[in-house]
Amino acid sequence: MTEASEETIGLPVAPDAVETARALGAQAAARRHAELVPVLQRASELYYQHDAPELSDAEYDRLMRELVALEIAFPSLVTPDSPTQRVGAAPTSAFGEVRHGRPMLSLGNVFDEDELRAFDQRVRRSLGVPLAPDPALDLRYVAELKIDGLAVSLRYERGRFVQGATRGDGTTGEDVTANLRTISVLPERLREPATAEVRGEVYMPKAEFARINAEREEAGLPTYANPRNSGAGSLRQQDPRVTAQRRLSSWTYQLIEDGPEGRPTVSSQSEALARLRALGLPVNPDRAEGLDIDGVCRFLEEWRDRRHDLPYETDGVVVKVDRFDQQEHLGMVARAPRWAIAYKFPPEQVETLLEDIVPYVGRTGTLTPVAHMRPAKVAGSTVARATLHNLDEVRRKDLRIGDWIVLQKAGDVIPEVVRSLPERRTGAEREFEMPATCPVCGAAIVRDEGAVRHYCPNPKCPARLTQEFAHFAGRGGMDIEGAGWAVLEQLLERGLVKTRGDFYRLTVDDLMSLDRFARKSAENLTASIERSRHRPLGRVLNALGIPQVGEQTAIDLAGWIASRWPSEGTDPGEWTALVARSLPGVTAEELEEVPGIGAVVAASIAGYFGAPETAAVLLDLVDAGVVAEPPARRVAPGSGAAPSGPLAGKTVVVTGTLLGFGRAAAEEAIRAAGGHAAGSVSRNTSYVVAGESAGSKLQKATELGVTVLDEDGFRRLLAGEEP
Ligand code: 3B8
Repeated sequence: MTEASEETIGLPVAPDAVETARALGAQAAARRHAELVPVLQRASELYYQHDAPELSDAEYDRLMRELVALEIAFPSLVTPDSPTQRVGAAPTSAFGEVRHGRPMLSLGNVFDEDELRAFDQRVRRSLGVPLAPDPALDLRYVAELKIDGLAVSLRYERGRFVQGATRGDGTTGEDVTANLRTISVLPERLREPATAEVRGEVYMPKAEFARINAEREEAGLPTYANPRNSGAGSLRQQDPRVTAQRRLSSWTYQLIEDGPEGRPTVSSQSEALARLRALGLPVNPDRAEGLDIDGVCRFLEEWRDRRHDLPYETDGVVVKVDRFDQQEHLGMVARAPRWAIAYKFPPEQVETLLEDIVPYVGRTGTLTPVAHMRPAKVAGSTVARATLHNLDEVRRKDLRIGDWIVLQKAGDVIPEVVRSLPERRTGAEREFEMPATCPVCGAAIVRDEGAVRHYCPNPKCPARLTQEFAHFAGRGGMDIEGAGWAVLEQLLERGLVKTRGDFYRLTVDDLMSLDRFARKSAENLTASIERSRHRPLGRVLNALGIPQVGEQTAIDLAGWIASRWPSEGTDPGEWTALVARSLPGVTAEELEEVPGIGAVVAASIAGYFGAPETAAVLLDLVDAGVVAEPPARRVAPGSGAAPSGPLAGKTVVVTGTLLGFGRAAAEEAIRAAGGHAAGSVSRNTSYVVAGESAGSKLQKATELGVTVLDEDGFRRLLAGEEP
């Protein structure tokens, strides 16, 4: 491409921006162009390949528009490798390559209603649609929420999912088939044996993003900036088991399918969405069809605030011309289709006062500077605190105590200080310094050579102990109701709790010695401590606070322990002792066998259980009578603790392919209904659920006279109906 214009680049550029560029003169324009190119190249590389952007979207777009304006003013500046000429980044080498049948384009952006109406004008002009409606030339839009995720392309052949790829540079993407198979909402099988390419967005729900970041923060790993990066990072994992642990989801929005005689099966976007739905693919219900441009604007208005209530992140609205014949007429330009545009919501940022920066000592001793701000409302909630991660970050953002700052929510979830506003300084602001000694125990603070983290090295630092014990008693751990922060601090201060086991040795009299504890509240707390004595093994493991181990890993570890020592699962009381006895001898290599556990985590777990302090912790818990319950629900007749639910006491085997469930989801559903999901058919099997291409297990069930259900029957069974 030799000539750049708004049309060829697909980004709207204000005419005066082109004028401004022209006024620079050829030499100054070339210098500015040379400045912008590496900045934008680096930004897009970081964005697409490393999932860690440095520029905000708005900043990126502003610079990109400036570059476009320069290239329109001086077309000789356009080179094939200019950032204006590329859709994304070339795929990194770790995955196989997939060439897209049709290029995967990206969308041009608009940032306000005027720009959106200008898009509508361009569309009308090109289609010859007058403003007064003419039914024959009717122009209707579909408005979809723009998912801030990772664009993917899925290939189905005769109804089966065969290959999936990322967008990559638009022509060639990365083969992420194995990782996409772990996403439960994306079916392995369509409801019809259709051959089609389906495009959509894979995303990480906000709650999952928060969970993973909390785990990473705790483990001392860098946190993800937002769900998009976190989702992209998860989908591009080398190990699909890691992807499977991150509960990703997806909405699909594009269908490329040839029906009988090569004719397309649908003729508009609204029909395509209905067809995707009918094939069993996930389609976002929050959309609007049959709109004119006023209707589109009402849709934007409606979602500007409501989007914060959604469980996933949306950063705008995609507006599409509905009819495919009109789309075809409009065509595309090098970078983007001319029949669709992305409207971006204004980012929710507020300005507030940074009243103080306070270092907090965490569970692992890390000192984290935390911003204390004048409370401000942002993206749907009031925020007064935000982590500043570490001293380097405070310096990089040039934050001083007393500064006015810009605050936003990263990925709509986590409060984040974006930058300071130096122009509002009065001179009374102060630099923040890390303390030389621990604010809690007074030990000298350490910063390892080359590391960003400052930490208190004292393993007995009360701040560390309080947090460790808070984690132990907290919701992901033993879940002792009523053992809040204030209570914990007192228990530690008064020496009533020195070890984790001590919780289980507390008496009503002990508790009555605490501030504001009458007999009744003391009795309530001992009762809730007593209730917490029995917890699933995964929860007990999580409660220990093993470095690098979060809730999910603890559950995986528990599953592995149960399969490794299956015969010892009869008496729940023994499980705590089993862990104390057996885990210290387990090696990192053995732990790497556990699905979902990689080398780093395995080494951390082995290191933890190998440490002499750990032995003391575990023996203390055994002594205190903590009862870890085995993970797989065994339905032991007469055990008195039979699970409830429509499948209580039933053993169910799933065989063949189910259309509406992945294998893991079907087994999860069985367990959730109180049943036992088994792998092989025997006389004890209550039901066999047979999907497509069921084989020997189905045969065996028929031989043994076990009741066989189809998928519908299975659904009815889960719903509590008699088969
Ligand atoms: C054409 C149509 C790109 C997209 C598109 O939720 C094209 O439709 C695209 F070249 O990227 N993020 C959506 C979303 C993204 C796109 C889209 N529709 N809903 C999204």
